[in-house]
Amino acid sequence: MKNMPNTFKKDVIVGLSAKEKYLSSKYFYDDEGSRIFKEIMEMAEYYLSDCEYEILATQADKIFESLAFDQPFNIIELGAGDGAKTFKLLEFLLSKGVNFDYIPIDISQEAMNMLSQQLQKNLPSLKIKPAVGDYFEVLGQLKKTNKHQSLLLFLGGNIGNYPKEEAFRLMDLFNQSMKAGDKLLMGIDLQKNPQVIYQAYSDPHGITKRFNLNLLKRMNRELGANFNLNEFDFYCYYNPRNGELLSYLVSLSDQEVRLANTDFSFHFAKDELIWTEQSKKYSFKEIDMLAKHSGFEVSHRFMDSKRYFTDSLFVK
Ligand code: AVI
Repeated sequence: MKNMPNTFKKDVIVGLSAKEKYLSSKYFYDDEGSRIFKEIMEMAEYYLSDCEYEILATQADKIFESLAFDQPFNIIELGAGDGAKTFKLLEFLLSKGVNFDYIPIDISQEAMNMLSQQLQKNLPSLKIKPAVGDYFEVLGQLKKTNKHQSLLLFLGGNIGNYPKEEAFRLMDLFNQSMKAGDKLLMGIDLQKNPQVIYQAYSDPHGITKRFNLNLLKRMNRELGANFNLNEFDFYCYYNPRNGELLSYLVSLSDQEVRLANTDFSFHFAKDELIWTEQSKKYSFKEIDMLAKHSGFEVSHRFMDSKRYFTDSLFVK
């Protein structure tokens, strides 16, 4: 997701001035970051994508049944990306002659144009109504103007990147943007053998490291910073007691980094950390708590054959 450069600069200054330095993982996704994330999704170690693909490809019929919607209805996808995950679900519904509109929402016009072109080519009978803008502005508008029932899709395990309070806030916002009877299908990564989780992030190919270092590159590109990428390493660890996989950049030397055209410079001690991301793995109990806290109930849990990942249906 692209953000305004000023907000980016402000957030960088706040995060790097903190006693324990941090940067928000939402800034990973500039064009280069999005390309690297695609490489991550293709790695064998990054099981999340395969698991969710399996769920949507093999259980589309059960997912559709669980909705019990009148037709026509809407499928509204938040952060659709290249639509690869959703494709199987859409294809199944069209093959059964189900009457629905597909409304992908993304902040990037370019992403929406590419997705629309792809889908028009591969699923010509799909009624696609892409919306560009902030999720909640678009959802608010749809709630006011569209009388049909809606299924919201928030896939990929993205909820795991929101620290607890932010996850609660996001779920509250989803709830407020939904009409009574609307449903939310959310992809959530589950707690499992810690080795499996650890290997998905501390990958042997160095792609996740490159993904994190791109954040420094982005600051160099967009904010005129002078990070030396060779002077930073990547570190992550998984705590199986709380399900948190935390990612960091590590300064390899005592160094100073400047931001061009500002009075700001930041000192990094050797071995000092910048926290870049949380990828929380949930237990079923925590998923139920998340639902209850924001006025939802989990009505169905769809799982892959390894039981690593769930697409869970939240009912308002
Ligand atoms: C987008 N999100 C769910 C990914 C995750 O697994 O937390 C981002 C990611 N970070 C490192 N690898 C993938």
